[in-house]
Amino acid sequence: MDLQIADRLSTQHDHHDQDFARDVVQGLARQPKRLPPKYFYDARGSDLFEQITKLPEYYPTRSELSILRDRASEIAALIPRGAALVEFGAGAFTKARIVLGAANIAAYVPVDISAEFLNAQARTLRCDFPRLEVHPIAADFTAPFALPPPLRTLPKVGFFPGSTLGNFEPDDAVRFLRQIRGILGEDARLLIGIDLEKDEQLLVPAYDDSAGVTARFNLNLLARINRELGGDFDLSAFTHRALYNEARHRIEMHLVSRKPQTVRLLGQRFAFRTGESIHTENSYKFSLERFQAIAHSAGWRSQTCWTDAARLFSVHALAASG
Ligand code: AVI
Repeated sequence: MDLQIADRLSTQHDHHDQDFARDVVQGLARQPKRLPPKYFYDARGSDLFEQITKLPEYYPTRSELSILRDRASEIAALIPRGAALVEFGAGAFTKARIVLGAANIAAYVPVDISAEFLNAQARTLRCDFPRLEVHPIAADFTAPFALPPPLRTLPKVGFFPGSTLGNFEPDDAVRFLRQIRGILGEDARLLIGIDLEKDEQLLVPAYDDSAGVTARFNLNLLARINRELGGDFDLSAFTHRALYNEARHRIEMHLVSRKPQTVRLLGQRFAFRTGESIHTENSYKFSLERFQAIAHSAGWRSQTCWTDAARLFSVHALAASG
């Protein structure tokens, strides 16, 4: 490898490590303690999340896939011919493939942090859709990025499925929607999946499943800190907890200390009382109207939206407003 490139890659890597170390130390020093959910997704965490999407209790993936399949031709009708589809956090392209199969799309731009996985997926997609231009961008999709120059003249459609917007704090969600509008430009469209508010009896098991996969996903954050930052978390001394905070319309995930203990990492000590928690994730749930109001305040107007038969999940088609 070119030495300069190798140098730049290792510098980028160091930056990621430094951000992780800084965010963990700051988060554990806060009261109440917090860790950012974006750090769930190392290789093990991404694999556990894949398993979560297949759990009987985790309805969002199944429900969204059924909307995309059932409404594929209506969705395709809203996408301008020859458009570029830009997916934020593309993963395995499973949902994009439904849209790509139904609409007349000239180019697909999957944006995802994991370069290796992204490029492997892109190679398979090119075989399955030989006429589609595929331009993968390996980047943190929450940071601003520029579209490849050849695509700038095409009509742009953003794709942000999975209700990942629900993992942003409300102000950040508005900022991110505005940023997407800036990246895609005037006349852009956006297809976005949004999870709906529902009974606590359905919501909580989706985040606290009987097989314990979500618990392992949550605890893997501590394992990652041990591995990458030399922490000494005893995983058996923390319990996964999911609760619905109705007033704030969100599922909260916590890791609760089972006993008084002190954890060491990066030369610092963090004390825990029995029952003290690290708040690891919020997953906001929306009404159709509340989401549309948020989208509107970020420069998007609602064209239409679809829900599954049980009204568990929604997919919205938005257009950039003047
Ligand atoms: C990625 N995100 C939309 C998931 C969610 O439902 O909030 C993350 C997740 N956390 C626990 N289970 C799934």
